[in-house]
Amino acid sequence: MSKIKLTTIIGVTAVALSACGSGSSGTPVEKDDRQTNSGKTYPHWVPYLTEYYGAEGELTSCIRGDIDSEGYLLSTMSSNPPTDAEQPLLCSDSDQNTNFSEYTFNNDRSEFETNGLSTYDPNTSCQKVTLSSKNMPSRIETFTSGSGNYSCSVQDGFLFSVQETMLENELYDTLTILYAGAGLDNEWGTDDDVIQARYDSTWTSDKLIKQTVNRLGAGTDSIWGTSDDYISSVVDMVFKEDMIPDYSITTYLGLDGVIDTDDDLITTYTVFTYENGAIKNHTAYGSPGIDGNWETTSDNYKLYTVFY
Ligand SMILES: [Ca+2]
Ligand SMILES: [Ca+2]
Ligand SMILES: [Ca+2]
Repeated sequence: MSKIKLTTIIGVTAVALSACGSGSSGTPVEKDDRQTNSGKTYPHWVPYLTEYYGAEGELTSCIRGDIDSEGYLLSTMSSNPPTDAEQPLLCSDSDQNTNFSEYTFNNDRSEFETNGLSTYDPNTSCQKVTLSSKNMPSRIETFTSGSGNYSCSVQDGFLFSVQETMLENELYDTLTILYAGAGLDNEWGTDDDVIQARYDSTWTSDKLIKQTVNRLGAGTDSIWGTSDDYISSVVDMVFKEDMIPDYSITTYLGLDGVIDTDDDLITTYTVFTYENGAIKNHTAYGSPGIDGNWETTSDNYKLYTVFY
């Protein structure tokens, strides 16, 4: 995205946010002491509640997080679309189709494992996550339980994918590669591992804007990270200050697959709202609504909202 284009978007959004003022969409959420994000961990992945919406604005699924007094996740419970369409989705333990994950950290909090238990998925997943000294995930191993098994543990599961992230100063992601297979040698961590996706991020020197290029294919040269890669989207993330997010814009590059051409199309607009200096929620929108204006969010198609 060119500087001019980005500047325009920043200007427009600044107006939109000031027009919104302190008012924000989203339902007030009651929290108890154990469910308040302390802010000690990177806010993006310690949500108290995530709600996903369908085309009619109806709630389609949700994830609830339980966080300890130090701000670390104890567990998450996701409620998924019910099999029985007559069953209401209540975002409670009594929902028909749920996945429960328990989080276990090691002593110095440098890694954690999840244990998964699903009420409906006979091939559920769990993870082992390695964190940087600033609590950013640097390596995520995802395991599956194997078919016919509704519970997953790292010890008994099958390694399914490995995601590795390079961080600058332990905090700013610059390159993430997702490996989806061990390759012909059947051994993870060797040269023939199968890459599924690659995310290249560049930061401005003040660390207030991050642009991420999402690559889903190596292109005709079969080499990842070159100019013929298939780029699915580009995300521009704008921060208020160091790692305090403001908003982000996801752009589809159109049929030409090239950044910054006429057929570029904004697909997602995400706005963060704050209360008393802390993130209150963020909402992702998937269309500008009938008025064709992304800034007027009341008519926009809402994809999900994350509460902190
Ligand atoms: Ca291999
Ligand atoms: Ca390539
Ligand atoms: Ca609108």
